[in-house]
Amino acid sequence: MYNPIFEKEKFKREVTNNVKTLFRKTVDEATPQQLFQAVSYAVKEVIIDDWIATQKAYKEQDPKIVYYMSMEFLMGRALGNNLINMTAYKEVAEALDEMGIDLNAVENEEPDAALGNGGLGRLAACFLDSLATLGYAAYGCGIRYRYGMFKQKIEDGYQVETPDNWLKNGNPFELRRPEYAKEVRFGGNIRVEYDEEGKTHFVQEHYESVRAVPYDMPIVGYNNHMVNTLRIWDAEPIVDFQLDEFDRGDYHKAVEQENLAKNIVEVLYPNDNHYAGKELRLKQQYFFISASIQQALSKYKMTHDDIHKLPEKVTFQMNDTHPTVAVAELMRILLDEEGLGWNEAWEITTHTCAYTNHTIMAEALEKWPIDLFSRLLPRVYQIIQEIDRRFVEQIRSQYPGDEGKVKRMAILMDGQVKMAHLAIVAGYSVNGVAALHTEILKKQELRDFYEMMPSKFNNKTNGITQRRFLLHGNPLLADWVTEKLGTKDWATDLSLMSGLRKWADDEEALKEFMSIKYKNKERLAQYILEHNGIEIDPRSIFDVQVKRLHEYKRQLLNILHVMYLYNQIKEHPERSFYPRTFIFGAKASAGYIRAKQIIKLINSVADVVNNDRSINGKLKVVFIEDYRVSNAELLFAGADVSEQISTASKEASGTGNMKFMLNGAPTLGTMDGANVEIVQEVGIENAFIFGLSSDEVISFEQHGGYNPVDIYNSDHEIRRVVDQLVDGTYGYGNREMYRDLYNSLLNTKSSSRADMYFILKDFRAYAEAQEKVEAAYRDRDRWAKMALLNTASCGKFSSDRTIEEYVKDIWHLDKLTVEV
Ligand code: 26W
Repeated sequence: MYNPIFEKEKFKREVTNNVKTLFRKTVDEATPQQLFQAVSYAVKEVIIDDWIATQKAYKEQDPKIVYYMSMEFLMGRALGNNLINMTAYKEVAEALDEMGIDLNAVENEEPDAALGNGGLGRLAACFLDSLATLGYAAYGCGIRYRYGMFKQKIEDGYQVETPDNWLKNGNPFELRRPEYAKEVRFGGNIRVEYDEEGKTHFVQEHYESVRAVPYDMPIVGYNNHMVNTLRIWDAEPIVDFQLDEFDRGDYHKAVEQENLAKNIVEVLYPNDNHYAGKELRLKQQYFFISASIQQALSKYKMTHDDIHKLPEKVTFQMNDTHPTVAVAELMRILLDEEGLGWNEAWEITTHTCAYTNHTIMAEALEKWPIDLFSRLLPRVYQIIQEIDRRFVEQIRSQYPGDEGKVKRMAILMDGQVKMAHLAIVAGYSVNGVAALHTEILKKQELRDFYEMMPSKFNNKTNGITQRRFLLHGNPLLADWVTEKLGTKDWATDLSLMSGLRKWADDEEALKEFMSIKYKNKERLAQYILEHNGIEIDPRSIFDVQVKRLHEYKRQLLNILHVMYLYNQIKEHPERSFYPRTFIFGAKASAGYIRAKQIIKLINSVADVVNNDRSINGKLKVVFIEDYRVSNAELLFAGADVSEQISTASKEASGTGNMKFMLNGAPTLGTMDGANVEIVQEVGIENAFIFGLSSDEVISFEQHGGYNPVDIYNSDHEIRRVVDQLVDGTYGYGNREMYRDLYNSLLNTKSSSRADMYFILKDFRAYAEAQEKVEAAYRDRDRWAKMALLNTASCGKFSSDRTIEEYVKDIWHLDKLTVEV
């Protein structure tokens, strides 16, 4: 344990005392939730000193600060992770054990902080962990949603969403900081005024406003005393709702302000990769951006007097286009409040803001209707008009006569504000999140921009934190790795994992490795028994696909293949078949009907297959309810096979793929996103790669798709599976239940193209790859070696590596040291 103030007896007294002062109880009387609270406050007590020391270091060393602006931070649970990073997990477990308290049970009382949807939000959380661990000054800036990602219940096979009231018992780790509150204004109109010197002033009138109040969450670095801050904003009414307001006849206004404040931070939008154009979402965006930028500038101005040098000390990284209004808000403050001229303000802004693209899915692009945008943010809109006017002028001078370019590249076009264009024009860096993704951006999606400003474009392949996903999530494997490498330094230098390669032919080591996997499979099976009531056999192959539900991720391909296997087993009971357990976990956006049908289908297939005694338990299907960060840790640790089967070109990177690899599960996947780089690292012989390449997919798309009916007609096994969607096999006799899915595969009328995601096209290749999985698994030694080599080859995929690349190429931060 590194922290001298973290003494066992003192800690135990602290817990006992917390139980007493918080709940008027003794440890024996306390409920598990109360114990979680008491333990967390005791841990926070220790964190606070390092947090203060880190702030002091900020002041004394005056480092450049990155503000990671994100609508989403998918943090998961804090307690266990904080203990891991304080290198105090085992000691605390021991201390609690002496008090008769089980740390694991205490951890399970903590609700996940699910302020995010999926990959983009979880990436933000991993980045914060790495920034603190590597000693960089950073703030995460976001929204303190009252309700996070919805909780998923499965009722009668259907997804049912219930609210995620994650704050209902309070959040022991957060700090409310009312002294840093900021005002954020919406709507009204802009009056132009001229002062004596003839200078123009823009005055916003008749606006509504809210008070943004920050809550700080500690981000504990690993073993370095550094504690950074995730600053999430709550909204409060500016005017307190008081009775004298009522007397003055302002009752209405007071209610309105109260409602505006309440609504803004009420709930996380559960859309992943689908832009819905909701006014409230734009309000959320401007709300947290305005507050964060105001705060960053006031912090800067406390110790610096030349605003022109802002880019030397501050950088705003925009996590996708969601925070892009930052560009215009920064301009507004520089112009209207700092009194700078346009060129000076633009110079500063374009050296401070940088943009990361996380998706090429067209339906995810944020394009706000101009009337909505200008009504809500009148001054910000004026500024965007001027940015656009100047940019269009630049296009015309660089490409005279090419009005096509203007149409394709302008920020304001067809009555819309195109946020990606604004981000690229104003950002000093534009990056993709995996090598293939960045290439596709450059060659396809953002080609015009790349041509005009090639030097802005760069790649930063995503990564994940090994602290949460190995050290915390898989303690058995973590200990084994430490023993085999003879050091625990891999916790901060994942490249050391390559040292495990020398054990890849060592029979004893392979046996140990596989026995750890087996124990983790037992742990997962126990979770599934408790939560799903389904018994699964840890000796079967655990084939896992966990991620958001989206057509492009092709959970449908996976379940159709399960239906195909089931047909095979029924038809050829004599053939040997290695027992398999297919595990799914996925939330579908509430309004995404087809995604929800896929969930229902998975559960229907599970029902039929799991209850068919005649197949002797050879095949099991499990749908994990409420997939989230905390149960993800168990799933990665217990997986044999990692399903990464997106239609090539569609998955920007993927990060789940890396978490499986770290935990020794080979990838079954397409050459998409970061899978490409995973294969590069581990060798194609240690993965199961199949299907169309991204070039092939793109080429089909450019030629209007392909004809799935040919496949349906010529391959009777595929036809049979597709027909089973509408013959009642899985519809409990109801033939209409999955008609839409059937149509999506075959019928051009159901969507713009039949089988848009090339499911039937890739089906045979996928089935063959699955056969190879089975054959490989039968050969225990070969499998063990493959699995171990995956763990040994994951070094590149640490978010520490990713962050160092951002620092070197984009942010140019200084390293801090924190003295205690
Ligand atoms: C406007 C609605 C909306 C909401 C979220 C549009 C788009 C998003 C995100 C960009 C979706 C997302 O999470 N993208 C994922 O980002 C990960 C981190 O870079 C990648 O690993 C995933 O491939 C990508 O799908």
